[in-house]
Amino acid sequence: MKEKYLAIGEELDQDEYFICDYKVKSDLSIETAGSRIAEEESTGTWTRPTTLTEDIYKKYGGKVVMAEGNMVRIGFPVVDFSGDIGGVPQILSIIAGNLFGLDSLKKVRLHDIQIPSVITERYPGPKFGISGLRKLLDRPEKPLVGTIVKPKIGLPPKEFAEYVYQAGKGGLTNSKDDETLVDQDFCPLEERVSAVSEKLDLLEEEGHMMIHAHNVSTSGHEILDAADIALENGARQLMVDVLTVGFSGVQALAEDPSIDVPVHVHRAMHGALTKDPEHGISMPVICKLVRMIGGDSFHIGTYGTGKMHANISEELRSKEALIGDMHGIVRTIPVSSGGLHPGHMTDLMEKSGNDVQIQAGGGVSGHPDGVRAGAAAMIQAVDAAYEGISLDEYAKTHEELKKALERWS
Ligand code: RUB
Repeated sequence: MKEKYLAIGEELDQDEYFICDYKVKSDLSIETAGSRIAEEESTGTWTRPTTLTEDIYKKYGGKVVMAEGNMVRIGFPVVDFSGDIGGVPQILSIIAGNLFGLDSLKKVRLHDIQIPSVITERYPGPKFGISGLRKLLDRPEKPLVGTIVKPKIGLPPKEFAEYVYQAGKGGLTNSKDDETLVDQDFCPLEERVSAVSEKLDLLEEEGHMMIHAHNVSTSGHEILDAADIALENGARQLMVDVLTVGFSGVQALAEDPSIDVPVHVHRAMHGALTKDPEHGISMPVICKLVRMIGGDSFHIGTYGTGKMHANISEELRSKEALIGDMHGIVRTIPVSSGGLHPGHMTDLMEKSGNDVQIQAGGGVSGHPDGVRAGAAAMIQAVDAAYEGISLDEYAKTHEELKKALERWS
């Protein structure tokens, strides 16, 4: 049977097609492998249905326009994504659906996407984004610097809130729940938010603006109720995990008009999709979707400086996906987090630039003199890197940084 779905060399109109680049490993020729993906994800199946008319094929069929080496580019007509119901789940079912399970393909990685404006226009994008967060926190240029309350779980609300207060006194603008903490008996959401809000108000009275992202990741039908509990108790920011909850969870928070605080998006579980460079979905793809649906801040990694596995070129592409031009959508602030301490700041900021939210849990709470000193050391390290002064030089006149570097370098 002659391969359909091939249109090698055809120029695609970016307003008319959702364009996807896949990296493919297969015994098939790269053209045939691409054709299998386009077929499975648009008008076809494993055989030619007698019901597939030429008209249907032409209007709705995906097109393989490039097949070189191990890469294919496929354009899916925008009409395949039309209708009021479907959203990101429907987008993913096409661009990242059955194709991963096709037996004829050994591995496939969705490397990048270009979303047409006719689709991005359906979503509001971030309510705050980089400029909104900077304004809220009165931090116009330098990186936002934050912590994750540690231990990951176990602190009761009062001690939890005291941690946040001490971090604020040390100068941090941001803090957050860990991804594993939601509403456990030892630290219920309502009590935690209320205790933290009191401390954030106190910090504000004392002249320091800080926000804390409260984790409301839960079952779909409960997420808006959880957000309400947090907001009624003074939450200044919400947090949701895009992969354990799903994209629809982020959207539910970001699109709800009554939610007037920034939405921090975590990515726990992403390694299952992103770690194998030959298979799965790349982080830049997830970043574009999170930005489109309204995540104000999103974790992208630490460019190889911290504890988590890094694919540096992909992290640079993730940064661009969040802050580069995307049909005029508000920019999402990239979050670098995971095993960071003050000694990493120069190397990290060389890659991240200043439009980044840096978060350290152990790198704040593990400071020999406690959370406040650890927070101060992080701020000092970021100031040093921002001003182009070496950390060792800056530490000569900054005691907290000096002790942090002695502990971790
Ligand atoms: C941070 C931490 C976060 C990571 C997740 O704690 O564990 O959950 O940011 O990683 P610590 P990523 O600072 O003590 O390591 O941001 O790569 O998704």
